[in-house]
Amino acid sequence: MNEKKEVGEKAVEYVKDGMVVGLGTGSTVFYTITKLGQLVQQGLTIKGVPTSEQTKQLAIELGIPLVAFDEIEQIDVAIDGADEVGPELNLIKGGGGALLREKIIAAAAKTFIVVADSQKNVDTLGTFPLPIEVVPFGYEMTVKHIRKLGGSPKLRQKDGIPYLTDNGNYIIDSSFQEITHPRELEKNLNLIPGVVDNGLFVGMADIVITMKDKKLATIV
Ligand code: ABF
Repeated sequence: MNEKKEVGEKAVEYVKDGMVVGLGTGSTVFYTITKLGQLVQQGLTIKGVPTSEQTKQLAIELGIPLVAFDEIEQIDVAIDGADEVGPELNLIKGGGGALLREKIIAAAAKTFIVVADSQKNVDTLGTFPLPIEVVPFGYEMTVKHIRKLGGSPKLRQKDGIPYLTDNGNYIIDSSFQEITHPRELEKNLNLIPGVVDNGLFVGMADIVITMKDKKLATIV
């Protein structure tokens, strides 16, 4: 059984004709977007708002019409993946480096749906190192502040070169072991000069579609 495909395709049930749809990033929501592409070919009328350049390319290849922010009032439904789903549907996101655009789109959506295979469900957030988007200028100083909050920050690199987000920023992956107060940590991180945003999505997910005991589960 392909859990990612099952949960990804299930989310399509929440998409109705004429909707503006936030399209997430990652290997699970890939199945959502692919299914939407098939339905668009069969006549479904939606407008997509991609959370990353990677998703934008996928949507274009699939023939999903895209729309700019200045053409819409709001997003009807945003569908995205996650790296961890914890208590009260709080999330860690950003493993794919797109957390800032993902959070902007999730916050603009009437309904935010997360698609996550069973491996993503945790009792306490924090096993997955928390991605934090920072501006490159003085990031060495920003890292010191993150450490003071209890993190073990590490600059995300690819072949020895700092990874650059779609927004031209760096990602610091920081393990916090157990994150028992995600709202407090999310706020305190974003108060650090140089931090743009972080991958804690607290109180944002309306619905999580996942797998429990090999069966589809929809948690609201
Ligand atoms: C994206 O989904 C990112 O925030 C996250 O890193 C990614 C993980 O999902 P998957 O395991 O489906 O690739 O939204």
